[in-house]
Amino acid sequence: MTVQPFVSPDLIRQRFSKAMSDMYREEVPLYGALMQLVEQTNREVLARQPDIARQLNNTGEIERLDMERHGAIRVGTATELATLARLFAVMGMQPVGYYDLTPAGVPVHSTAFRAVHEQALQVSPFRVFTSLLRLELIEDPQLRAFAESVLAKRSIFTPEALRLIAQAENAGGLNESEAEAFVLQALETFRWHHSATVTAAQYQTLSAQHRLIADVVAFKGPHINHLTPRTLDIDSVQEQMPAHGITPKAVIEGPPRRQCPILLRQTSFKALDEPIAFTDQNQTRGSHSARFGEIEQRGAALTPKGRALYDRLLNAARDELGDFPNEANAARYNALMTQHFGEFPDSVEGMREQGLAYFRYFATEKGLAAGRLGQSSLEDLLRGGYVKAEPLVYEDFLPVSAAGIFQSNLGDAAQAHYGEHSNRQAFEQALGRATIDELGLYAATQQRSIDECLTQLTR
Ligand code: OOG
Ligand code: NI
Repeated sequence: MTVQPFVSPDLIRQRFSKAMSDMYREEVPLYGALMQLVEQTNREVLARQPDIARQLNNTGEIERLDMERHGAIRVGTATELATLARLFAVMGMQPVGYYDLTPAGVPVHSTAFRAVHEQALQVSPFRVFTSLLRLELIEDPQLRAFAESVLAKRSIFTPEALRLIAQAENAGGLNESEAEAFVLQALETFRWHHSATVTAAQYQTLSAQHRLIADVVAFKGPHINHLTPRTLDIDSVQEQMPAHGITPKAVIEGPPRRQCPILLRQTSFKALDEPIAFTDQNQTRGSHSARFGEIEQRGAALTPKGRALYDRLLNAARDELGDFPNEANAARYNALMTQHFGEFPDSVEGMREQGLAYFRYFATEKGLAAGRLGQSSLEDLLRGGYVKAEPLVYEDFLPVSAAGIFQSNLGDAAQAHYGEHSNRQAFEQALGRATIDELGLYAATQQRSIDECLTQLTR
């Protein structure tokens, strides 16, 4: 008997990401329209701006651009979150970062499941922003108990998915046919359901407390609520969206437009109102809105110093605006952002000299042709043109932006004020493990690239 080898978790993730995209495109046609618009814009940017094309070629990002997407889900219990962590682990995805959205009036805390090594990210950069509802924030004890009892009754995983997760854990991986079955079974957790698990009146009560609570509690599973492609020019896509029948939110979240993109810029279109059957109705008579579209543009990962500067400038602009950005103040918000971010150096050299961003270092053609250069430091090699620095792409999310995306979909009326504070410990206890510090990952990737340059070019 021949033993079948394991399929690498990176390839399982790549296949899963594709299967998810196919499912979502079928269910939400507007997602297909958005994908086309993004693809076309990316092609135009690459043709028009050879510098960007060259940079993406140098870092290898050009090869992952078409595969690039993130999704988001929301779960209701510790067991659901912990099992999701095991499911994502089969695909080589780890929980990175802790995001507390309660200060922004959204009763969840979150992490992002993603690959953590640059080589794995290159095979598939698929990420899932995963939020846990904070039921303890429901003030009415009766409603809280009701929500808990509804959640206790559901299982968001198919029995076969659970079996394959255990199989992967016990055997150390999945073979070809198991991996294929796993992708299909795992997909079921993220599927949309046209029927709710509660009556129309119960849905209304949950929704009146917070629309997000109804979205998590009233359904069979944590439907994927958006899938986001990566664009090379978010302003251009935002501008073209209306002509394609897509209405974007008022402002782009994240940093303003720059020569040298940093972190993450995002925009979304409003959630669709979709027909739902409640348990006391035999036909679809109600409706629910959860699924929306989003696009993102990614830039350089920032060091703690760069991130502190980003946070300070963002807060200064928002404080001066004095309100959440909306339709009415969008122009002023954009002007304030541009004005405040004038302080943030907008060149690779400027960010590098001030230690604001992480970089990957690559031996240049000149460096490779020169061969061994004796004892030289990284700075010597850079000065001599033997090595080139390229910004390391940001793989994570931003809490203020995420809150803005949540809110644009929930409506402004959904803004609540919670006295409770961030509780990373409770989140990690529910998750069953610690979340990974993203800054450590960027620093390690940067260091590996430096070591490789020095090994290739010195002594
Ligand atoms: C997640 C919203 C946040 C992002 O990209 O920051 C988000 C959600 O609505 O569940 O998608
Ligand atoms: Ni998103």
